[in-house]
Amino acid sequence: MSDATVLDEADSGVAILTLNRPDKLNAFNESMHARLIELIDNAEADREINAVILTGAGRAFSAGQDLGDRVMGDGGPPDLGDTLDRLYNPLVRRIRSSDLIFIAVVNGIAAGAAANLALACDLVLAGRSASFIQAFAKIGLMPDSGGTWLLPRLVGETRAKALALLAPRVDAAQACEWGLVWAVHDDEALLTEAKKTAQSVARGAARANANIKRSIQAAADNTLDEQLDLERDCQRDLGRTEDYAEGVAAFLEKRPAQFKGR
Ligand code: LHQ
Repeated sequence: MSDATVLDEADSGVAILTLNRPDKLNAFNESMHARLIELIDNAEADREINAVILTGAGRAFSAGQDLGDRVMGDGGPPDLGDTLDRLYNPLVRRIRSSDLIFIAVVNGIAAGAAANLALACDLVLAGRSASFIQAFAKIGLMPDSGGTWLLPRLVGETRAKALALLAPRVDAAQACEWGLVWAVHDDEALLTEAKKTAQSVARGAARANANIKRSIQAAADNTLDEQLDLERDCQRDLGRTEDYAEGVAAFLEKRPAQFKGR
């Protein structure tokens, strides 16, 4: 029987991966991790796919780690470092290092590690009733899955510390105002709008998109000089692509460009 912990479909260059344990608010267990990595592998191997939507079934995006799962310890104290090493950290690294553009479509609550997985994506879209909670402190933990790195960069140290220490539920409007989210849509329209956004990304020049992603991420650790050099190198490569030639030709001929990812 196939693993239904994550559903997948593909539409116009976009893979749509839906976390699917709605009775547990799509909390992550080991099978869900394994299936998600497998589906990301498939999306990367598929030359038609340029963008990945990550969303949740039912009323949540995901409640983070399944607190009833055995990795949380079945007797003695668990090795949560091992859980991060084996499951969450590879997933965050995968999202950040992939040439595909990841779009988190946060359809309800995103709690704990799941909030940070959403924030690690390249674009974050939210439904009006969605919310984010760094739930860790409530169970005696600290943010993981990149949270302590992402949050201060996204919202500044003051808000990052308050989000981690007080674990408030941040609604979509607030998350958007603080720059955690790119756009908020009515709940009923969220997936349709997200598909439009994802398809627009997928129609773009894939190599330019991958370079944009990589360069903006690199900026967090680079000096201006290093970043100027990186931009020069990337732009030199992009200037030699068929997509650049097509983009300029399409502009001059006043028609939409047809990019091929070459
Ligand atoms: C759940 C969960 C859940 C299992 C709701 N697990 N069943 C940790 C350790 C190891 C290494 C890696 O890193 C991590 C990272 C983490 O992610 S730690 C943070 C884990 N997540 C949380 O602490 C959030 C726990 N959940 C909640 O606080 C609430 O459920 C939220 C605020 C998400 C939603 O509240 P409600 O809308 O009131 O829903 P609910 O609490 O009634 O939940 C509905 C069902 O889902 C319920 O099951 P039941 O059988 O009673 O209907 C919950 O038990 C289940 N569920 N979260 N993480």
